Amino acid sequence: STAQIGVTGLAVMGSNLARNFARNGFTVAVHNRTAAKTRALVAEHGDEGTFVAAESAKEFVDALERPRRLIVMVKAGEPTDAVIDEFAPLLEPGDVIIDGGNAHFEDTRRRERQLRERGIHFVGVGISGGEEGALLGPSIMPGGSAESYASLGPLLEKIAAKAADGTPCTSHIGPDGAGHFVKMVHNGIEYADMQLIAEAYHLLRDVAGYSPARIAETFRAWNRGRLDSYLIEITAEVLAHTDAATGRPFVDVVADAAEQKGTGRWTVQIALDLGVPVSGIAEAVFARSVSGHAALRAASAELAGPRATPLSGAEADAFAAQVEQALYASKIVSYTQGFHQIRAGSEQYEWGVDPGAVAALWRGGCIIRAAFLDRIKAAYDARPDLPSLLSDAGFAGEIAAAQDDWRAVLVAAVRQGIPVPAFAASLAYYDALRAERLPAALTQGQRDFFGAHTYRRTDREGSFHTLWSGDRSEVSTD
Ligand code: NBP
Repeated sequence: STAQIGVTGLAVMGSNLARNFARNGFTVAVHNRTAAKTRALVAEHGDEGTFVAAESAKEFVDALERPRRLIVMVKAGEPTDAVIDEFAPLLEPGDVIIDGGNAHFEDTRRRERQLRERGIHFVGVGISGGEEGALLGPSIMPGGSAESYASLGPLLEKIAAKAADGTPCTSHIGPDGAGHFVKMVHNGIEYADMQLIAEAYHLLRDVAGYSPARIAETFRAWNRGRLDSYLIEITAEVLAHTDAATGRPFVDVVADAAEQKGTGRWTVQIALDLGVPVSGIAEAVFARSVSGHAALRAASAELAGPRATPLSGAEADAFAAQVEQALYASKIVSYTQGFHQIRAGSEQYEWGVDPGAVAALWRGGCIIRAAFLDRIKAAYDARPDLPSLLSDAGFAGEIAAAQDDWRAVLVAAVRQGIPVPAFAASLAYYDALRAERLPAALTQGQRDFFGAHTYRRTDREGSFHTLWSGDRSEVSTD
C-alpha cells in the first residue's frame, strides 16, 4: 500500500487527472473496469510519474495508503452507484471515496448519507476545465466533511489550477452536495456567458455588419479589457477559424443547433425549486432548445418581421462599443443571479458556502475563468453579507455607466428583429429590482379575484380578501 491517491475510471477525465497527480509527485493507483485502458495509460504515460496499475478492485484498494483516498471518475448516474457499491465493501471506516463526475448534488447528498452510516467519507467534487484542465490544473469544488477535506485538500491544492496570485483554485465548499451544487451553478453561469457572447456576435454580425474575422478582432480587443476571460478568448479563436473544406468561415458551416448535456437545465430546475430568479441562465438554456427545434424553425421561416440592415463605418464601430457595454452589464447580472442561487442553496441545505471563496476558485482552470472574478471576490471580501452583487458600489457604478448603451443595444435588436433573450432578461431583471412599484400588485388582485388567494396591503398589517362576487367590500382574513 504505497499509493497516496487512486483513480478508478480511466476515460479522458480520469486518465488526465491521474496523470496530473503523478506529474505532481504523487504515487497514483489506477484502475478501470476494462483493464486494457489501465494498461494503455501506464504504457503511454508511465514515465510521467509513479503509477500502480491495478487490475481488480481488491488490488486497487490494497494499493492505497490508509485512510484510503479513491477518486471515482466514471459516467455520472448509475455507473457511479455501481462503482460505489463495488468498492464500499472493500473499504474501512475513515476511508474517503471522491466522486469527481458531474453528479447531481441530490445524488451526492444521498450517497454521502449512505456511506456515512458505514463510517466512509464521501466527497462530491465538481471539476471544471474539461480534458485539458484535468491534466494541467482544473478548478476543483469539493463538498464533504471537514475531516475528509483535511486529508484530501492538500492533494487537490497541488493539482488545481493556480490563480494569477498563486492561490490554488480549490477550497472546501461545504458539506455533502455543496461542491456539486456550486459546480452546477458554475455550469449555469457558463451557459449564460456563452449565450450573451452569442447574442453579441449576432448583433455585431447583423447590425454592425461585421465579418466573422472582424468580430474575432473585436473580441480579441475586448479580451484585453474588463471582459478578459477564457470564453471571450476562445470565441475569437472560433470566429477566426476558416473551414478547410470550403474556405468559408468555420462559424458559417456549423449547423446552428446547440446541444446540451444537462447541467444548465439542472441549474434552472433547482432555481425554480428554490424560488431564485436565474432568468439569464434560463434564457440561455431555452435559446439552445429553440435552436434545436428544426421543424418548428422551418415552419416559421416566413413569419413577418424586419430584416436587419447593417450599419457601416463609424456608426458600426460606435454600435460595437455599445455592444461591449451591454455584454458587460448583462454579465454582471448573470453572475448576480448565479451567486444568489448559491446563497439560496447554501441556506436551504445549511452548507455555509463562502461566496468570495467560490469566486476565488473560479479565477483559474474552469470554463468561466475571468479577470472579473477578482472583482467579485473583492466585493464579497469587503462585505461577506452582500445581499446581491448589484449592491456592490463598484458593480452598480459600472452598470450605471453602461446602461444607456445597454438599452440602446436592446432597442436596436428589437427594431431589427434580432433575438437577444439573455440581454433582454438581464435588463428586465435589473429594471425589476430597481422599480419602486411592480405590477405584482395587480397580479395579487387577480389571484384574489379568481381564487380568493388574499393579499397584503401597503398601509396596514394583515391579510385581506375582497368579496369580488358580492358587494366588493374588504374582509380581513387573519
Ligand atoms: P465518461 O463519462 O465517458 O465515462 C467513461 C468511464 O466510465 C469509463 O472509465 C468506463 O469504464 C466507466 N464506466 C461506465 Br460508462 N460504466 C461503468 C460501470 N458500470 N462500472 C464501472 N465503470 C463504468 O468519461 P469522462 O468523459 O472521462 O467523464 C468522467 C466524469 O467526469 C463524468 O461524470 C463526466 O460528466 C465528468 N466530467 C467530464 C468533463 C469533460 O470535459 N469530459 C468535465 C468535467 C466533468 P470502461 O472503460 O470499462 O467502459
